[in-house]
Amino acid sequence: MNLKDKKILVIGLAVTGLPLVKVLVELGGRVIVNDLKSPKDLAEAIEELRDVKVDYILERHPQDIKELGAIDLAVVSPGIPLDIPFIQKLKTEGIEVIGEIELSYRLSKANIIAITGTNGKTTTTALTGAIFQNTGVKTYVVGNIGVAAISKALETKEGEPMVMEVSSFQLESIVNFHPRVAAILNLTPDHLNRHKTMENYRDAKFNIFANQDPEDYAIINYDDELCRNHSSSLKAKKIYFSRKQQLKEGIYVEDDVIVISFNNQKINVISTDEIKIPGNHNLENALAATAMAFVMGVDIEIISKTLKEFEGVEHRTEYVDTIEGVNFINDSKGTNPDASIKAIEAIKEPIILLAGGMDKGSDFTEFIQSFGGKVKEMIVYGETAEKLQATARALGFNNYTIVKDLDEAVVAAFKLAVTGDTVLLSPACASWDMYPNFEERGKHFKNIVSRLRRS
Ligand code: UMA
Repeated sequence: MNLKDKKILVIGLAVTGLPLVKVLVELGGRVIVNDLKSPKDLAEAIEELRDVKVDYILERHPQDIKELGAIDLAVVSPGIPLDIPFIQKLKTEGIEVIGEIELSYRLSKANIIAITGTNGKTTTTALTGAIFQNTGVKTYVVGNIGVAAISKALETKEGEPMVMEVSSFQLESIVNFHPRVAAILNLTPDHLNRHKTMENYRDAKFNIFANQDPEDYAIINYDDELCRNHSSSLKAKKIYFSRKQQLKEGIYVEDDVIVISFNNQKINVISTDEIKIPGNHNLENALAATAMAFVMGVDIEIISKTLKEFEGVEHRTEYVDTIEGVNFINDSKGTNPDASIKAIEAIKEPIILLAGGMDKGSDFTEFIQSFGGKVKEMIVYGETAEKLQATARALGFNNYTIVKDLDEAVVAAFKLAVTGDTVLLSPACASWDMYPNFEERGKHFKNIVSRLRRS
């Protein structure tokens, strides 16, 4: 892909935009950066780009795209909705608008192993990455997990594995993106404020398979009806995994052992109680990772060794501390109801649950129903506090408290807790009403807990 002297518009200057600008400039592109934030808010990024020739349009998206001059290509960050007037105008003028994972695909030489789904994708990406790393091959672990794929794209050599977590936002703006292996873990409502309907959300997710051909692999959760039913027309070789059913061909659990059944061969991988990361949802993640590594030819011993050793990811049911017999667990990555339901399932009761955050248009009925006697108190804060409270009340769950923020929530939880209780931060909501991202929210929670210990 020749970008020399091409005029390229980069929209968004954060985790994605910053390495994106550097790569484009390195390839000889003439870059204009556009972001809604002010120069003050972007000072750190601008400072990092001080030696790079870039033009900026900040604090607004241009009303009139003539202001940009003749643009050859626009590359958007995942958080930019594609239906805003500015993006629509660019498209109407015939300017190619692509996402950063599309550009990464075009520029990299790696074999892309892409993972999507509503929940479990970060854990599965990290686990799959760890399996490939344990083979001794140079492996890139990138994408929605927090490392923009573009930051590694130019480093890759022919055939090296690039394990990529991809979100529905990223998949909305692909064109030719073509993973060698693509997996979908599950589908439950999320990000409906952006996608509007579940069908749009599903279609964005299924874009992961759009450019695959019969030599590629599509890894699909057989237990998830929506994923299974929607997979019939895929062109790639379909490999199903199931936690609940023994499949004729695929990866599944039989007598508490992960089994691979493929080409009339049956291989035992590992006994499920040897897998380090706990819970049924993590068993599904392990099945998916096993499937991806297997089709890429990784030795079974390396897969099982990694499953025995892999400890999980930060902010996902992460143990923080035990103070006066009260356990603190950080599940800040629980950014939608279904993710938090899985955390509640995986953690032993009694739970004091801290929830709330930005309103993504989620319905909290199933979330509250999942408490099933395990949650003794729910402490809510943030934009969704009232909605959570109203749903709880309507369902007859009256043990809730509304507080101002996470600091107050932790203090209130500790006051209520007795020895043996678990204080679980699993917000079921995005963090963006109060934090730049879920990582900052999780770190803040851990800081409050460590302050509590010191006091
Ligand atoms: N911006 C605009 N106009 C807009 C919206 C945003 O100019 O209309 C600007 C903001 O002012 C900001 C920049 O765009 O400066 C932010 O871009 P971004 O929202 O795409 O965020 P990045 O920091 O580039 O991080 C993105 C992903 N964020 C989102 O999808 C919201 C990160 O996923 C990802 O790790 C990173 O790229 C690297 O690939 C985070 C996430 O929350 C973890 N993802 C969602 C999720 O997992 O549920 C999808």
